[in-house]
Amino acid sequence: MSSQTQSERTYFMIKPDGVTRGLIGEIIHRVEQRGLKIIALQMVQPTKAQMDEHYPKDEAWITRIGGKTLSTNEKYHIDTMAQMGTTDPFEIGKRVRGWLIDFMASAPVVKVVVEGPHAIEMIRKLAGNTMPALAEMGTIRGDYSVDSAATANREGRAVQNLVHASETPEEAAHEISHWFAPEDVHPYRRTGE
Ligand code: IDP
Ligand code: MG
Repeated sequence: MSSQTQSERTYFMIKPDGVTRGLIGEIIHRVEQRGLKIIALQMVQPTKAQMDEHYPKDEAWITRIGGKTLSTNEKYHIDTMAQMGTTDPFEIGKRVRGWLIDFMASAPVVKVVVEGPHAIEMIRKLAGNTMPALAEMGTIRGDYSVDSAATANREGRAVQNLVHASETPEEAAHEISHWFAPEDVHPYRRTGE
């Protein structure tokens, strides 16, 4: 791994909707096709406690999620106060985090560690924008997901968008060590490397 090529590791997960819709192969295929290297792979039925440890607990992250929900509601003229009893982004963020944990523990998921140049950024790009309506064609979310944040917020559930992908080196490091023992990560050389 040379610093010149910026080789790094990231973590992604095929969420319950990706698994139950039969998209495991399609999603994995896109990662391999890009030339990124899968170095750990397993299906698991997560517990809520495992999901709670997976997602950040800091106030900044929770407030960011709540803020996104507030702006979605504003855009679609949803009365946040009537629906959630608060307009505080931190309180709303905690609520959305809870929806997310329930969703992620609702069916098996596939957890994956990927290695390659700029792996974090590349997997985020392959995944596409968080919100299906904003995800470009050619991305996993843009090609296969159709859920609406407005509907999800109204129904009190997480947006179904097929994949999770680490956003920062800190998230990646935390998630890889949370989901995989070091001996279950298998570095190797891809042909042509
Ligand atoms: P990401 O998955 O693209 O990294 P984040 O903002 O980190 O997006 O949000 C984590 C997950 O929380 C999203 O993938 C989505 O499933 C869910 N989510 C985010 N914002 C909302 C919302 O406003 N309502 C419902 N679910 C949301
Ligand atoms: Mg995220």
